[in-house]
Amino acid sequence: MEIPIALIDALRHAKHIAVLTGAGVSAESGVPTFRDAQTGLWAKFNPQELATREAFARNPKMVWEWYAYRRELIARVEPNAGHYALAEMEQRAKNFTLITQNIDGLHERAGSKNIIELHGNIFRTKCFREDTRVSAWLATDEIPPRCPRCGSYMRPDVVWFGENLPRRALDQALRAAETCDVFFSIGTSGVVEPAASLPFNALRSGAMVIEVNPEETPLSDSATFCLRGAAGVALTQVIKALNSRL
Ligand code: BJW
Repeated sequence: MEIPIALIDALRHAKHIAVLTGAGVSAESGVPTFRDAQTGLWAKFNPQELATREAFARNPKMVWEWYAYRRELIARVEPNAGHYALAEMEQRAKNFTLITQNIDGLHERAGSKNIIELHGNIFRTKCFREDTRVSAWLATDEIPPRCPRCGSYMRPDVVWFGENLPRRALDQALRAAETCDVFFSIGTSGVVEPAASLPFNALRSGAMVIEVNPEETPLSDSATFCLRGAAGVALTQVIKALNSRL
């Protein structure tokens, strides 16, 4: 894959690099992308219809079990070359912000430090009624387990459709998009707001915007460069080009 020289130049001189990642970054680790998350047992369900408060209120056991299945799958996989390349890019950068829509914690496991989790984390649990984090509860056969404080059901600490993103995380992401000089949008279909608007905010603020995705997205026509390929391959090439003396 050809990496544009202008991109490597911009990365070398950047004061602030911001990166938005989506499910495609974890695909090479074996985590199905969000819109492909219907394998096996779950093939007959639409993830877009499971990731809502309404779905949980209607059928808490089914939604809890869908997340338990995904949590177990994620716990068994490892970060891939794309995650490691981003951790390396952060080490080389003056200022680096990694904004992720992923709930799988793989960026942290790969060594990334300055991470903003826009859509929460599947390994945390919170109370459905009170919205407070719960880290320990008595063993029970009940599914989902109950909040030890109020007795309501517990749920994964992720952001469902129709819910607000964590305020601080969103503010930090907006600030990073508006102040960076290079912005990467990697492995995201770019259809879920407000994350989908971040690369456009960066463009409006004058940043170079690079898309990394094997498929076209609503960002493709506006991006400064599109690297058409898998994140692990493309980002490894970017690091290789950065490391070369030319
Ligand atoms: C590779 C690859 C490889 C494959 N390498 N790439 C404004 C306008 C219209 C609608 C709205 C709006 N503002 C809000 C909304 C409503 C809604 C929304 O955006 N709906 C759209 C679907 C239309 N947004 C919300 O509800 C958000 N809340 C909000 O804004 O609150 C205020 C508000 C509420 C209501 C109305 C108005 C305002 C919350 C969004 C929460 C999203 N939550 C989820 C679930 C998290 C938990 C879970 O995982 O179960 O987050 S949904 C799901 O989508 C998940 C993802 O993080 C997110 C994005 O998906 P992503 O990462 O892009 O994955 P995919 O699968 O879509 O794409 C994968 C890509 O990878 C593809 O492009 C592949 O080609 C590529 N790929 N292999 C690189 N190897």
